[in-house]
Amino acid sequence: MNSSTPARLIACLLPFALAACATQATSTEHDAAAADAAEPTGDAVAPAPAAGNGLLPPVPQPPERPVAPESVTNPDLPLQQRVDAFVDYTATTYDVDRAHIRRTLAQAQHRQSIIDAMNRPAEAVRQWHEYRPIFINQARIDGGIAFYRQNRVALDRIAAETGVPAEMIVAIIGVETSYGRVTGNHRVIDALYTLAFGFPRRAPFFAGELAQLFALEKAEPQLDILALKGSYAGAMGLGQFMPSSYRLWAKDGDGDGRRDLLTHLPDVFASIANYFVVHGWERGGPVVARASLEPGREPFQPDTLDPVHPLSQLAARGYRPLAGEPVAEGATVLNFQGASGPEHWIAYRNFYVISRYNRSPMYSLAVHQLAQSIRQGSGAG
Ligand SMILES: [Ca+2]
Repeated sequence: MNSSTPARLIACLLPFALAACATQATSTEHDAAAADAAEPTGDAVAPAPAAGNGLLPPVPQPPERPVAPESVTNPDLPLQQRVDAFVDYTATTYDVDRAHIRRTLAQAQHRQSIIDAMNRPAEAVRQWHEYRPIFINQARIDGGIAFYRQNRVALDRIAAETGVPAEMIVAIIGVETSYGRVTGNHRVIDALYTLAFGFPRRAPFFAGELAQLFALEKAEPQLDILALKGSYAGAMGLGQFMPSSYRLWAKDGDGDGRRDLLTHLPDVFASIANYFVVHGWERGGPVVARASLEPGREPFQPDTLDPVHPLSQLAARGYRPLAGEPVAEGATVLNFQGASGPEHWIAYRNFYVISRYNRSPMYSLAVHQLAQSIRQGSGAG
């Protein structure tokens, strides 16, 4: 969802492109951020209870995606030796033709602008009252209502099949790419080649993704991986899927036998929904409850977004759902600085699932609130 510097400057002038700029300022895109630590949820000081201390089991997750071996990513080795090791690794792991890998890599280009973008200093961490208006504003809500209206049949069908609400799928697309307006202008092959061989800190992840790009091409031979465009981190399409997510979890939503996340909207919708399902989405389950914190109590700062705390344990720490808010067993808490002071939230299993798309708790709450506004504005209740 990010583009080179001149394009970024232009994109930032467009109201609908704000997400591309703003999201980058708060994290990299959803999958690429996975290897980095989650943002803190607040300034609280109370320690988390030790595992086994009355905690519930975490939400089952798919296996971690494979990263490339040290022979590919060790920056002390000559580039050609690392490229040779990558060819071996990819050919043996995914049964891809060696000559094809070499021919393709020979056409990949190192882009210093991508390294610069990755090294750009992070802006000051925004508080919730600063972050929220970037995504929860009338233009983005109206854009979501219009997008839902235009694609209602496919969205409602996939929502019925998967249990992931249509407005949640729309909100993800709205936050990731401003409803498909900002999907990235970098060649994916250049982005992943640059980061696999020119950015040692994240090379194991990005070389792993570059290998998965070749594996994806085997599974979806209609894709021209030299022509694919995406963010500077190699995320593709309206939902900004990294190659591993595309290969493992993308779905064919229109039944044509192909998974096309760049131009086929039903495939995009089905794939985002499936990403939620494989990460534990619970049909009809609540996302969050606005909560009260007893006066005088210290905020609780859990060390995970996993919904492992029984409500009784949170109540013992002073947190209770406000009247009329949803109640479910298994939760964590969020403490944000809102426009009118501290905001406390009890976050349930489905909030955790949203956070698997992007580990930032503020991202996850923004997606949820944007989805709610789109639903209300669509007359869907
Ligand atoms: Ca398809």
